[in-house]
Amino acid sequence: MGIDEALVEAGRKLFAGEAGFYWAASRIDNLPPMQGVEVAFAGRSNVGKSSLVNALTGRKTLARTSNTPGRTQELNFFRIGTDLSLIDMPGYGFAAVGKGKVAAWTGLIHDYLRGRANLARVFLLIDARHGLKDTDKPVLETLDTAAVSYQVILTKADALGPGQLEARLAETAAAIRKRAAAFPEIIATSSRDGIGIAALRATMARLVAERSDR
Ligand SMILES: Nc1nc2c(ncn2[C@@H]2O[C@H](COP(=O)(O)OP(=O)(O)O)[C@@H](O)[C@H]2O)c(=O)[nH]1
Ligand SMILES: [Mg+2]
Repeated sequence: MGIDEALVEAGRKLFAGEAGFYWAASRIDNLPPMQGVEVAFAGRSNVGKSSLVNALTGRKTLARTSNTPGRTQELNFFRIGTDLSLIDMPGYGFAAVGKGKVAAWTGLIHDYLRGRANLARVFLLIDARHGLKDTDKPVLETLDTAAVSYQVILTKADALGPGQLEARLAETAAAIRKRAAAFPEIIATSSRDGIGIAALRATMARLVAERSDR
């Protein structure tokens, strides 16, 4: 087995066991105890965060069960086996959210990003149909300032033709090239037809392996 095949297999195994929602935090003094590696999913409302968490875990309703009204401004924690947690972050760029709520989102996110020692990477989800938008810029700034490793993940790749997808990948890579904390490789995914899910699981398996090597 080559290294990539081995990682894909490690990723499959990582997500083959138990998965479940275990914590919601709306304030920084209310985070769960640290265990294993954390990876967080950020992105605009409707970009496909919850769908991606469900596709990764192979469970259709996992993320939605925590998505009851009033919980949408919280960090939602999902346990993947014993070594990994996925954090579904509050969406941004939703017009109906007032300025006070946006500030609260920013405060919670800033505190979490800066202070979480076992946060290995933030996956910044971008809708493949639209690409990076102005509403994503403050988040890119926040991530660069916090100096937390982040990686752009295109969602809804099924909605584009192969040529369009290649163009979107190239354009997005060029846009983040000069950003300090951005991981250069972008993964195109689709929760609908499974594109990129194995690659994203493999990426997380590598993060878990890197942490346990230390
Ligand atoms: N075509 C397509 N639509 C998707 C995909 N993932 C999510 N969606 C749709 O996008 C909308 C928002 O998804 P959701 O996961 O709730 O987004 P969230 O607000 O970021 O959690 C829903 O209508 C989904 O059906 C995908 O991979 N392909
Ligand atoms: Mg959601």
